Amino acid sequence: MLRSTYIDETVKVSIIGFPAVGKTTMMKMLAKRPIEKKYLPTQGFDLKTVQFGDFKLRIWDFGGQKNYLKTYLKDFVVGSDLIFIVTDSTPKNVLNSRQLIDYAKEIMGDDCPIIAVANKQDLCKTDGRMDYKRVEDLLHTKTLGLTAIDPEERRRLMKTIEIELEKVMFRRSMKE
Ligand SMILES: Nc1nc2c(ncn2[C@@H]2O[C@H](COP(=O)(O)OP(=O)(O)OP(=O)(O)O)[C@@H](O)[C@H]2O)c(=O)[nH]1
Ligand SMILES: [Mg+2]
Repeated sequence: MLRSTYIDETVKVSIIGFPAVGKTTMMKMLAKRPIEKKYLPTQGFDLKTVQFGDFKLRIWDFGGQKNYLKTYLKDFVVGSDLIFIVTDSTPKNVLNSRQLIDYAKEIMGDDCPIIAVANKQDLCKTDGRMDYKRVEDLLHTKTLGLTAIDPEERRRLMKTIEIELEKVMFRRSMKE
C-alpha cells in the first residue's frame, strides 16, 4: 500500500464521460456501494470520499448530459490530480470521447494524468464493442479495460489508481 508523509492526504479524482457509459457505476465500485443496474442519469455531479491507505480520494462523478458537461466541467475539473475518461467501448462513443480527452488536457495542461476507461467489457463478445487495446490505439491514451458492474474488478481499478498516485505524490514533492 502506498504511504504518504501526511495523514489523509487528499487527492482529487474526476470521472468524465458521455451519458450512460458507467461513470456512476464505477464511482459506486470505488466507494464499495451496492451496484444498482437501473440507469439513473446523474444530475449535475456527485461527490464521494473514499479512504485509500493514507489517502482520502475525493471522487467527482460528472453527469454526462451535454448541458452538465458544459456547465460544470470547466469550473469543477480544475485541481484534479487524476482524470478518468470513461467510454462504453462502442466505436462511436470511443471516437466521440476523444474530444473529452482534448478538453480535459486543455483545462489541466500536462499537470494531470488522464486515464481512459474501456468500460462494459463484458459486452465485447456479444455486440461488437472493442477490447481495451483497440480503444487504447484509437485514443492514444493509457486505457484500462473494465466491467464496472462486477465488484470483483475493484482491486484492478485500485491498482491503477495506486500507480497514478505515486506519480501525483512525486509531482507534489517536486513542487514543495
Ligand atoms: N453490461 C454492463 N452494464 C454497465 C456497466 N457499467 C455500467 N453499466 C450500466 O450502464 C447504465 C448506465 O450506468 P451509469 O453508471 O449510471 O452511467 P453514467 O455514465 O453515470 O451516466 P450519466 O450519469 O447519465 O452520465 C446502467 O444501467 C449500468 O448498470 C458494465 O460494465 N457492463
Ligand atoms: Mg452518472
